[in-house]
Amino acid sequence: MTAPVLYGFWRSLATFRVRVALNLKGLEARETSIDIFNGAQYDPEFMAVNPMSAVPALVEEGQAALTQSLAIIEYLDETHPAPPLLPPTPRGRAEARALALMVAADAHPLVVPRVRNYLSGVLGLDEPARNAWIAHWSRAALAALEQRLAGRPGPWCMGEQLTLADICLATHVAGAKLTGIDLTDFPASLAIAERALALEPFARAHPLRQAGAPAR
Ligand SMILES: N[C@@H](CCC(=O)N[C@@H](CS)C(=O)NCC(=O)O)C(=O)O
Repeated sequence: MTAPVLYGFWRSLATFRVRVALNLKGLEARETSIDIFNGAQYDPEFMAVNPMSAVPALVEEGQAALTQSLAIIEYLDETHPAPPLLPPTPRGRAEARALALMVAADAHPLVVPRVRNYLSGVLGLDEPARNAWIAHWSRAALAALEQRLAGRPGPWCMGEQLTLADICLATHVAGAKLTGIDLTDFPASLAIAERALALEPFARAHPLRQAGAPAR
């Protein structure tokens, strides 16, 4: 079977999440870049793939596109169970999903290009104000995660098993670092994220390792 197409963008944290899951499971995908910094998400051809004008989207041969990084990751987890990315118990799964959603549902949507563009283009925020917005919401999620994670035995959010929660935490921390956000107030979150980002499946998926990323 042909490898699926992953519509993504080097800097996209939601795509980063899916790349990590693919790598952890040893799955291939052919990534097609949609330049969301230059409006390619609004090309009619891509909007036919995802009417939300956002990446990632995963297209398997002969199938409609799957969108929403967490839905894609759970689909991959169900179709390719090893290694599992959710805990074995209902309670554990609810906790892991809650941590993941703190990033993917509560924080990340507030800092994506469509929101940043609205803040500057429609509401007239200048760059320092817009950056303050981004830092505020990124740090708000980290403060809540820190409260949840401090004192846990580790090495991962949910203990011995690396889960969806670690994927969301680590990609959020990597994004915050790229934005220059100070993370010293969040030592427990940072420790887990750095542990994860040092793993090859995370490192290979990092935005700065993707085609189109600026040379370091
Ligand atoms: N909840 C979605 C978020 C998708 C999303 O907003 N992706 C960003 C990149 S990380 C995007 O494509 N943004 C385009 C825009 O904001 O115009 C997911 O987790 O997949």
